[in-house]
Order: sequence, then structure tokens, then C-alpha cells
Amino acid sequence: MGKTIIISNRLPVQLQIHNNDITAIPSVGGLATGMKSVHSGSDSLWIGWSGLTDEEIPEGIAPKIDAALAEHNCSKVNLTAYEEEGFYYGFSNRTIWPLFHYFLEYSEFELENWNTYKAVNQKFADAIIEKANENDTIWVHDYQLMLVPQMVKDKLPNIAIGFFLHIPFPSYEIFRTLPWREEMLRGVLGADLIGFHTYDYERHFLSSVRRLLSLEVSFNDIHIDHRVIKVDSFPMGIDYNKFHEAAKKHNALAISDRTDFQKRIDEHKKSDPDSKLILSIDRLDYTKGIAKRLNAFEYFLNKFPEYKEKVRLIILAVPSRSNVPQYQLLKKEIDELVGRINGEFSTINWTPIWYFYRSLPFKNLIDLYTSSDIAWLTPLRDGMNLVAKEYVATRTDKTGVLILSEMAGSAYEMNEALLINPNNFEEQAETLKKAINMPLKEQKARNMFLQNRLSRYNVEVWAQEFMQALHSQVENNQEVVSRKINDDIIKEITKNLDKAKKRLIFLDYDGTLADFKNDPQKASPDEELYDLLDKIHHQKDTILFLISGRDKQTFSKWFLHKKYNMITEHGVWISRNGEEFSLLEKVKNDWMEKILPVLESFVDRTPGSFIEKKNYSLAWHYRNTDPDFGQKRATELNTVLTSLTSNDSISVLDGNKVMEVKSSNVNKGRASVRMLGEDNYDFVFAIGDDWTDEYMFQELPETTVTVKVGIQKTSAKYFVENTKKVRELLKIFTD
Ligand code: GDG
Repeated sequence: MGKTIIISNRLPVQLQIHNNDITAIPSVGGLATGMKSVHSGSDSLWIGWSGLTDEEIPEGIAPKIDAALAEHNCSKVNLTAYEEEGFYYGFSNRTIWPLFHYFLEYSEFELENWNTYKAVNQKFADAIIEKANENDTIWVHDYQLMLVPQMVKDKLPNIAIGFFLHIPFPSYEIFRTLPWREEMLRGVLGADLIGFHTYDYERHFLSSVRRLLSLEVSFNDIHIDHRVIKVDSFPMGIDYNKFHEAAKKHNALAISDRTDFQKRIDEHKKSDPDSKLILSIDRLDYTKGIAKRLNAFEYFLNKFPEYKEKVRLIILAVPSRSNVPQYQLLKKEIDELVGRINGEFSTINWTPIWYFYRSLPFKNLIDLYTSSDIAWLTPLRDGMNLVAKEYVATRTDKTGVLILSEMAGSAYEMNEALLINPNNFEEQAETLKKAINMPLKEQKARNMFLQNRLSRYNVEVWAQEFMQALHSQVENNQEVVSRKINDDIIKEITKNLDKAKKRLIFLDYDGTLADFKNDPQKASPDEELYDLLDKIHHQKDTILFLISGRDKQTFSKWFLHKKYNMITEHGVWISRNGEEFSLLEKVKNDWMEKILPVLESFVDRTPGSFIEKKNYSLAWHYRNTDPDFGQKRATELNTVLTSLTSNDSISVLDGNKVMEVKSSNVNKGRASVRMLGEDNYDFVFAIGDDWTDEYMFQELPETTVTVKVGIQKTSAKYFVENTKKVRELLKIFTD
């Protein structure tokens, strides 16, 4: 096992320059602590930006910085002030951040920033490539580095890469407004495992991948060439013990040992023991809903005036991205709101809001968490929100009420909190009242569940689960790769082929010999294909069969003059050596008049779908529909058809973007086995791409060389990636 390389925009250390000396102090952020178990020892490296631009680093000091960082197993990526502006403030925080948090009106689409974003992502990727070996594991973090996975994969195709997005992934409707949407998706898809906080972000991402890149997605797997990319949700936890133990220590302190900050809080509490402290902590960011919270608080005080002088709201707003204009405006708005509300409601003894615009040391954070009766967190969108979890972790006696926005990722795991819609003031006023009056017994019951969950699924478990999932994904891919047709496998097949006296070859058509087209009639054979099939067809002691679900008219038009052997409609018709088609199976089609109207109603309700009428089967094609919608309708149709076709005579085939109803005594397996029985074949080959070909793979004898096109689940022994590779492979029959 190689080393682990973690990549994030910022390194988990802060640099301090003093008299030309450098010290690197570990940061205390959630990610840095969470990665402790992963980033430990000499076999781990963290690559990121130090926080200082090239212009800010005094001359000659860079080697000292490198040495200080190396002590923490960190390595820096250098950024110029121009790059910081375009990459960090520009594209990351004025394009992706607002867009992914559904603030479309704040999103800027500047080509120059996009170009800088790409260039800086390449810098990060190059830094990884320089330090990495193919057996290392790479974990890329967050929205600033979405192009890095593919940039690394391009150079190190076998390296294991994980990507985790810490912010929401928006719905397709929002994401598609991004001018560089396909490139962003392709960048992320360089990873083997892609993680999100919640299932919703995961499904939004998959939906965009399906719709924008038309890639095959089955459940949470994305299929690209010979790779399967897993997409999953890993809700990030916190360092539960750190917060819980700090709170315990804090509560055990003698009064004289408490922080000055705590002493001031105590004084206020003593002056009115019944009053309640309501806490909110966030970076000063428009996604956190601070202004709405203040308005809701004002609404609450007006609606329930009996709580005036009985409650106090503490707002800790941590300065953030103050170079971005929206943040400056927000700061002004919050300052004014706090001033107005305090001005309106304050009395000689009471100020309704305590407002801190700064970052506080950890010990004061614990003072606030442990002293507050209620935590009120109202983000309008939030990837996760760790503050909610930290508050609960510090409630050592299990008292305290958490009011949490439904729009935070953490709300999915914190059902026992009081969940609110941050836009609904009425609901929030009622919920605040409920929280203020919640009996202790109920508070404890709710927090007990929350604490159990948070202590179990802590940040360390989160990081380990992600790493385990990444390794098992890479192992799965290696297993897939071992079944991919390669030179050794071809050699082996050719050896048996050369020895054989009589060969039988079954080739599926659509998705195997030719790519799918929106109109099936347009997928006609090209000259290169005719040439290849001619060569196989004329080989001595070789019987070639084209075996397809197509109707006989189309195949007659395309291949009859070539005299290839053909089986159509999954085994209903057969033509040999240029003869007209004749029935291979006796089949009925009297069921069609009952089924056709059902399919027609699905066509009416599913734009882009159409019916293909064959002699003995009916196919409903949905390749041209919206992929999500088409899939949903296909599932629905399957249920309807299965209930209608409960007798054994007809069956429903779930093909590649097609549902086909046909007589159940017909399938490619049965047809191919019949052909096999006609002579003493000692080499049999079958290739195909969809479910209908699985019948061949399953029913032909074990010694058959079975090949699947694509890497979906299959009974075939081998696979090839696409139709181009199929044609290359088939050359073994022409030499
Ligand atoms: C992003 C996503 C996702 C806050 N004030 C002080 C302070 N903090 C610490 C808290 C907490 C962290 O900062 C804030 O984390 P959040 O999760 O609430 O929010 P973001 O910074 O927006 O983080 C978010 C997260 O990534 C992880 O994936 O949850 O949705 O937006 O740990 O304790 N710490 C100190 N003083 C402060 O004044 N020491």
C-alpha cells in the first residue's frame, strides 16, 4: 500500500512569520481534525495553498516555509495574487459557491476567472503528480478543486482518487446554467469515488451526469469506458470527544478559573436566572440566513412580547471572504439590522441581541455552547453545518434545544432537533416559544438520541469509511479490468480458434457492431463493417450469425444481399445464405392488440418515446426521452405490463433503453442453442451489449467465449468497452 495524499485548497496549518522565522501551527478546523487518522505518520502528505500569495512571502524565506510545512507532512502550492483573485475569490467564491447554494443572482460567469480556475487546478494536479506514485491514494477536497481528479487521472490512470464535496450539489436545473458545466463534471469524474454529505446532493449530481454527459448510470454507479465510478453519501461527523470532553472540563472549572468571557455571561445569567440564551454561530455568509434570523427574531418579539427581557440572542458571525462584494453588503445589512432591532427593543436592563463580528478562541466557543439554552441555526442552504453537531456534543447533561434549518445537510441526520423552514417566520416564532418552554425531560430524551448518533459516527469514522469505500471501489475496478479483453486473453482465444475444426459465431447488432442512433433506421452498417463481416462470413469452417432483436425487413434490406446468416426478432425468424426469412419458432401475436394501446398511452405521456412494431413483438423505445423521466416511465411500464402479461405466453424484456414485449418461448439463448445443435462445433463465440444477449451468455455451453460490450453486470466471461473495440476484437476471425 502506498501513501495517502490529501489535497484541499488550504493546508491544515497556519503560517506565522516573525522576524523572518516561520512557524506552522496546526489549524483546528473540522476537516483538519477529521483527517487526523488519515493524515498521520510519514506515509501521508497534505498538499494545499499556505494562505500566503507569492507577493506576500518575503524574499528568501520560501525554503524555510517548505521546511516548516514538511514538519507537518505538508507541501505547498504557490499562488500569485492574481491567481488568488481569479481562482479563489473569483471562480470559487463568486461562481461556484453562490450557484451551488442556489444564489443564482450572485453567480458571476467570467471567462477570465474560469481560465484562472483551470490553471490553478492544473497547478494542484501537477503538485500531486510530482509527488505521487501509482499505488498511492489521493483524496481531493471540495469545490475549489473540482477539475483536479481528471487532471491527475490523465497522467496516473491507475491511481486511486477520491473526491468529496463539502457544499451542496445543486439540482440539474441550477447546475446547467453554468457555462462550463460539462467540463466541471468531467473533472470530478476522474475520481473513483465521489462523496457528498447527503443523498439529495448525490442524486442531483447523478442527474446532471446523466442529462449533460449522457453517461450510463445504474443506481449509484457511473460507467465510463472500463471504469465504474461510485457516487455515495458520507455525512461528515465532528470530533465528538473533543467537544464533549472540553465541555466536561469547562463545567468542572472553579468559578475563579473560568474565562473572563464566561464570567461575564455568568453575571448576566445571575441577574435573571429565568432568562434564556439563544445562540447562533456562523461564518458571515449569505447562505447562513443571518439576516432572515434577525428578522424572524424581531417577528418573535412582536408576536410574543411576554418574552421581552426574558430571552437574549447571541450572534457570533465569523468574518469571511470580506474581499467579495456580497459579503461586504451583507456585513452592512447585518450591522444595520442588529442596530435597528436593539434600538427598537432595548431597555435599561436588557439588550435583545449580543453581536460579535470576530472569530473567538476555542475555549470561548465552548463557553458559548455550554451556556446557551437554545442553538438556533437557520441556513438557507448549507452542505452540512457542523455547528449544530458541536452544540449537541457539548451538552453534557443532555439539556438544551437545537432549532435547525431543514436546508442544512445535518437536518437529515438530526431528526430529534426542532426542524424549521428559515423562510417561515411564523413557524420560527412558534418553534422558539416551544424551545423556551420545552420540559427538561423532553430535551434530554431528544439529545440522548442525537448524542448517541454523533458519538458513533464521528469525523474519524467518516474519514475511514470514505477511505475504505475508495479502496474497495478500486479493487472492484481492478476485478473489472481483469475481465477486460487484453492481448493475453486474445492470444488464448486465438489459440483455441486455430485448433478448432468448426466455429460458430453469434454477433448482436445494435450497441455491438454499430452505435445507437436516435432513429434506429439510421444505425445502418457502414463500409468498414460490411468489409469485416464479409471476411468473417467467408472464413472456412466458420458459421457467422447476426442475432438481433431487429425486424426482418430491416435486416433483409441491410444484409440479405450479403448472404449472412441472420436471426431476427430475438429468434422468431431465420435466414441463411441469402434465402428469404422463415419462421424459426412458432409464435402467436394475438396478444398485440391488447398491449399496443398500453404502449401508445405511454408514448403520449412520454415525449421522445416511440413504438417499434415487429411481426411478433412490440418495442417501446425511450432512448430520446429525458433520461430520468424515461427510466421512471420504463419502471412504471414494466409494472403495468407484468400485471397484464401474467400468463406464461408472453414476456417483457428490459433492454438498452427499450422495453420489448414478445412471446416468451422466443429468446436469443434458445435460438443460439438450436443453431449449436445443428453441427459439431468446437469453438463458439457470442458477443452482445444488453439484457437480451444475456440469454445467449447463460444458455450456451460453458466453453463458449462470451463477451459483453460495456461493463454492466453480466454473465459473460469478458468485456470490451465500446463498438470500436468490438470491431478490433473481431479481427481475430479474419486472419
Ligand atoms: C463548509 C460547509 C460543511 C465557527 N466560528 C468559530 C469557530 N467556528 C467553527 C465551528 C465549525 C466550523 O467553524 C464551521 O463549520 P460549518 O459546517 O458550520 O460551516 P462552513 O465553514 O460553511 O463549512 C458546511 C463544512 O464545510 C464541512 O464539510 O458542514 O456546510 O459550508 O467547526 O466550530 N471556531 C472557532 N472560533 C470561532 O469563532 N475556534
